[in-house]
Amino acid sequence: MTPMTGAEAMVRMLQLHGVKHIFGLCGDTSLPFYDALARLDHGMQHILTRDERSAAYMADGYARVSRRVGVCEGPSGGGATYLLPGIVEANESSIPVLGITTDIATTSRGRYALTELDQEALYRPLTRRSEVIDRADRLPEAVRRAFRAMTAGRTGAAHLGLPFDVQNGQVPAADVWADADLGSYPSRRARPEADALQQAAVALSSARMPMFVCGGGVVIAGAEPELAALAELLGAPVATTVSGQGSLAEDHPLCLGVVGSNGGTLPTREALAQADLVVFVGCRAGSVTTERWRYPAQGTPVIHIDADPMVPGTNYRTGIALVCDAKLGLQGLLDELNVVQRKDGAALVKAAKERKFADFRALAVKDDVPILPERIVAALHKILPRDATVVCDPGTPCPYFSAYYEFLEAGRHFISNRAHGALGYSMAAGVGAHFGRPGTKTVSVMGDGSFGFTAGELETIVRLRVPLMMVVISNSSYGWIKAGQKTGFAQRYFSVDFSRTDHARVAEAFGVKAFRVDKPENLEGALAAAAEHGGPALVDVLAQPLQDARAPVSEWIA
Ligand SMILES: Cc1ncc(C[n+]2csc(CCOP(=O)(O)OP(=O)(O)O)c2C)c(N)n1
Repeated sequence: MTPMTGAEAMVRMLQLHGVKHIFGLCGDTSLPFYDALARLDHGMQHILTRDERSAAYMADGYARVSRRVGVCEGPSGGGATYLLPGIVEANESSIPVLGITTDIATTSRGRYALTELDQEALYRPLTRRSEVIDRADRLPEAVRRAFRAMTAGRTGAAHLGLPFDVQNGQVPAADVWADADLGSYPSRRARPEADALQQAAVALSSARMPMFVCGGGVVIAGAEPELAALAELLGAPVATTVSGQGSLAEDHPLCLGVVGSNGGTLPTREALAQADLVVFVGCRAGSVTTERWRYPAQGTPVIHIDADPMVPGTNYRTGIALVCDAKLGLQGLLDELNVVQRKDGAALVKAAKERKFADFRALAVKDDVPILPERIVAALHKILPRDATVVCDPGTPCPYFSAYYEFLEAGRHFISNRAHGALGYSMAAGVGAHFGRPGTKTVSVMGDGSFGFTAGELETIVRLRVPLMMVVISNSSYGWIKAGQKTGFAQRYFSVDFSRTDHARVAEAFGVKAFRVDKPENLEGALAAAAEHGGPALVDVLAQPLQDARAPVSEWIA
């Protein structure tokens, strides 16, 4: 067999792991890799972006909906630093994203070569694995290691650095092989311990009102059917974190919805307080979910199921820890629990939801100008298909959609970047989600602050004819921070306002079909027209500023 170049081997290794899309931006150090992508017949589509941050967010959105590894790439120096925010977000959200950065030649190191940077060190604390491949003949094993690190056990991101001379070096063709199963996640699931399962089953059957609090880990593990079956067997309510939405269909009688400071409401908090046993599943019980570790109350008996052994016991005294894959853990509990006395979780859920949605509906029908966020959520829910994917940025979108937009199908239909919450995520993540699940409608909802971070990607969207629907909730301020200044700093507003942009005209200039809505009566029509438009469409909605809104946010400083 004739040897391949390092660049060719990288292309083949991605192909062998089942990669179909690569999101990225070109650079000098990437030229051999690009040339291999151009020359070889590999069946992968390269999606050229206008910013490496977007490339990483696209790979993240892609991975979330497709349950496959998302791949992004950028060159040395600025490319490597710009790719970083999306890699961090994916890693902290347990989403398998591979960031490939090309690098200066190993022979140029330490000689003030343009763009030189210790990429391995930069990415090491932020990924499951970071490796700059120093020798071409070690490339295949490094790629296999990265895929194992991303998809086996606790899932997350990985980084591979590809120096220029390594791209041109020789790789023995016989070493270019892969286990294609590692291209999707979770690839190697850990089983729960039998003893812990038995103890958990006893605790669940004897509890008066056990309640699940599900994080992103349920959907990552594809454990939605097991969760539904277990909740139904027990009659136990299911609450979720922001990332845990989709663990159970929201019209399920046991689905309480989102709890916590971002999207939780008083009725959901009070319902959670009724639990005499909380089962955290794939959930870190972090500051937002638990309203800074207060709800559920400390002292509530806890069972914790998580793939990461470090998570159970971090924030709550945990009676029983099941360190395993969520799907296998929940299935294990189902097998262990045969006949149980069903609890009346459905009544508790019904009462809480009635209270929550009565408040919401009263606001959603109001004709106030500027338009109320509640009205935007209600209108979108009415017009979008039930299997649509909604991607939300921080600011107004995340808490409002988490609290009030009912996702009627289990699975990944809601995406938000809850690990770091960087502004400017949703437009790019929506593009990635479209490529990951092209048959369904994808909608990105952003504040005008977020729009400013990401507007350049409208060109990518138009060039690739991505039928993404975008909604800008325009209030000409960094509203979330302004709300924090209102509630915590006696309305001393400082450096949070910016001028109004006509986002529809900006979008039109890029070739996007756009609508501007300032009157509530025009909202639904514009949203429907945008949704029906076959290509990219944007609706700019002049909305009530967040600091004046009745936002489902209990704390602005989480
Ligand atoms: C990259 C980044 N910088 C700063 C923040 C802090 N931050 C959180 S919310 C927010 C304001 C969001 O403004 P906008 O997108 O206009 O939405 P709004 O809150 O007005 O609805 C800011 C600045 C952040 N999340 N990400």
